[in-house]
Amino acid sequence: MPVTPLAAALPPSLACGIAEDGVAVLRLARPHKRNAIDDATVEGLAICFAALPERVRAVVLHGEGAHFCAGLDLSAVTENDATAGVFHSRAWHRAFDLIESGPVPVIAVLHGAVIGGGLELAAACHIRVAEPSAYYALPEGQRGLFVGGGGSVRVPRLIGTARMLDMMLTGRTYGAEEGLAAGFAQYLVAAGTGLDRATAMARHIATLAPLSVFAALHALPRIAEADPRTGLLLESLMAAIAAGDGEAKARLRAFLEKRAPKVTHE
Ligand code: 1HE
Repeated sequence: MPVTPLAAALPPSLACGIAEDGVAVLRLARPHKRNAIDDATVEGLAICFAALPERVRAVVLHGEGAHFCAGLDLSAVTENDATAGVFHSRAWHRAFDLIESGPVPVIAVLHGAVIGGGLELAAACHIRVAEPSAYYALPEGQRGLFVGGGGSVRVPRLIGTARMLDMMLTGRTYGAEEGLAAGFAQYLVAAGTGLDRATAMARHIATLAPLSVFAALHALPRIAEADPRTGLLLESLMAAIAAGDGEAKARLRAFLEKRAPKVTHE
């Protein structure tokens, strides 16, 4: 893929390419440190997701080498006092919020270690595709730390508070298959196929109506967390806005005129 101005703005620990079909592939590129996330990488993630070109319709995030991400770069925080610790965590929050609340869906490809801040990063993405080598751990307790990248908010949404608490206190880890059942990932695919599968999903997403994607990314999570009466009202408003859009009208016409594919199940 060609080098873009965005790619040039990123630190060496991140590599980004944007394909013609509107799919951006972002790689954690620090395999010698197992893609551990240092301050430059956090800043780079914020730059990347704040400045995604408009032609990007979906992002695939993956890790170089044998692991997705070993979490926080532990060498970065040894001298932090409480004040520095709070600001450090807030920088992660800013970057990961830009992923979760950004304009396009982000699909994470998980393999090898998905540990601590790496799991927090994966949880900020919208879809997770795991390979059989993936395993999930939260060794914060063992390191004398606490999650600081939004994990206490986002990981319980995936696996529940009880599982997360258990992982933090007992050091329990989950492999790819039980991780799928527990909710860490939505897909488990064959070894070495995660990037291709995620890219194919991203290409499909790039063909969807922008308002439908917007509704799934921004309306659905808020409705799910709203009180039910407010949620139902928001749903009606979002449904009416989406259905009233020209994209919906054209797509509905195409189906009724038998020009659109039917829903199939393999
Ligand atoms: C690192 C890190 C790191 C590797 N920070 N340098 N995360 C952890 O507690 C996980 C710590 N890492 C590990 O348990 C292992 O490195 C792995 C299981 C991920 C991989 O093991 P392995 O045998 O393939 O690699 P390695 O030999 O342990 O590591 C290779 C190098 O990467 C080595 O550096 P080198 O200079 O000796 O070559 C490691 O020190 C380095 N490395 N992981 C710094 N995490 C927002 S708050 C989030 C809080 C957390 O994320 S806590 C969890 C932190």
